[in-house]
Amino acid sequence: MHYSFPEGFWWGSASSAPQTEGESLSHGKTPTIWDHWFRLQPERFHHGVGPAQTSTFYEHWKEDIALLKALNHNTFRTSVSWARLIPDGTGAVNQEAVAFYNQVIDELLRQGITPFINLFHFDMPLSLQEQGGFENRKVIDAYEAYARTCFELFGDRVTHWFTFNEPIVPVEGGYLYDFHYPNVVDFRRAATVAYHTMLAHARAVKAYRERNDGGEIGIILNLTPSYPRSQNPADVKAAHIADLMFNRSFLDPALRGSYPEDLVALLSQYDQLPACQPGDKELLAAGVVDLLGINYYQPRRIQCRDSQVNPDSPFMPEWFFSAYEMPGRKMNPYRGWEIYEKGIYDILTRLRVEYGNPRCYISENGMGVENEQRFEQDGQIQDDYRIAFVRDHLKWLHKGLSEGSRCLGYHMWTFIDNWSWCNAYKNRYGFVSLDLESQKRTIKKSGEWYRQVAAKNGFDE
Ligand code: BGP
Repeated sequence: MHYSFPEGFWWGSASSAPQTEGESLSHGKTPTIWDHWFRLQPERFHHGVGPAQTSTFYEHWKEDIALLKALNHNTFRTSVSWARLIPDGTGAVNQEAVAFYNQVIDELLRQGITPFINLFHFDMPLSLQEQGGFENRKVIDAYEAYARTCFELFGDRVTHWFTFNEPIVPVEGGYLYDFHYPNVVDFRRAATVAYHTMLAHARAVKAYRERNDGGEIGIILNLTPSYPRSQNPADVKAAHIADLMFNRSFLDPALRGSYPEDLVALLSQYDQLPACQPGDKELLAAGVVDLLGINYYQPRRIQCRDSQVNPDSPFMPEWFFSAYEMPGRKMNPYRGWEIYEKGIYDILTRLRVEYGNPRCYISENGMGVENEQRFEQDGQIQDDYRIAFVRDHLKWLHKGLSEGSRCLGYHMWTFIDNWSWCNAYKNRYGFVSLDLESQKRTIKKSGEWYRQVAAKNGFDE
């Protein structure tokens, strides 16, 4: 069968400044929470590898953009580093950073690759985290000023903007489950950070629209379909609550401009609601996006709790459900994540049926593999598993399109093996492999395959 995609479909990949730029504490850049946490606890990072060890896009940008072109990308997402552009978090702009991002944007455009620019990818400047990060409403002002600066500097050429990548991840990691700095475990503080993040998002959306630059602005959410273990009402209710907490907490404000009533009722019942101020409601309503980026890696399998919650334990989402290891599910054995290709279709269908069919695209999807060097033959990684992974997801995306979803493109995570938070280089995701020592780049078999798919705007199966 031939799978063809609509004309102008976006073929590309996604990356981020903190995971690729390198030069983490030089050229005017100040520390982010990652630089700081690595200094405090290097043992929390796989093999003690911190954010300074990357594919050094800061120096290799031209070579890397040539590789993107070789892979037939027509679009590419990266982010601006706030701590590089505005080293104190607010105030003076670092002109060296402006020159760097200008070069990158101009070179992408010269190569016929549309830049998608994200403003925040988990990389809170330390100076602002020291003021409470997004727990502090003042940081919303700082974020808005940063967003305005980016629009002002680059908005004449950048037409696709995103306010945040996976805004729930710093909330879960930093304030609930201890896998990001500041390693707090406190639901109400987490809810405050989540709420303020969406207020900041809405401020940036408003600021962008006021400019009338003619482009579009969105947000990138990691959506994890929540499937109940059974149709038993207790399991269904458990999956519904997981969905409210992990998907709809950001999806509803992004697409409907307000929070789901049952989520608000649940949090208020347990006294976990963040403090609101007059005008917040209207602001959130103004934050409805033009374009939704969907990061999809794996679903959530949910069952009702198998034991009673200790009422004295601190409030956690897991009061209401537990994870369920579905027998026979297909796994990525290297990363330990489930592979469920149909999830991509389920997300698109839900958006079409329940959310008015918004313009969207798959902004991340990918397969992390440990010790990938073992699949090297004649100097190239033979990653047939990754080809199968992408192909099978694309088939379900294609089905979504055939039923009317407005999915405009597919971006793979990621272009080149990159540094990834606490996992550092444990799991490799790229179409291009990176030798960290020599900085040599080599296109993997999957990269060659993707190059063809993009050129033909489809594939045969
Ligand atoms: C997404 C993030 C990316 C990247 C990816 C892979 O959640 O947006 O930044 O890290 O996940 O994750 P990991 O490297 O932990 O396997």
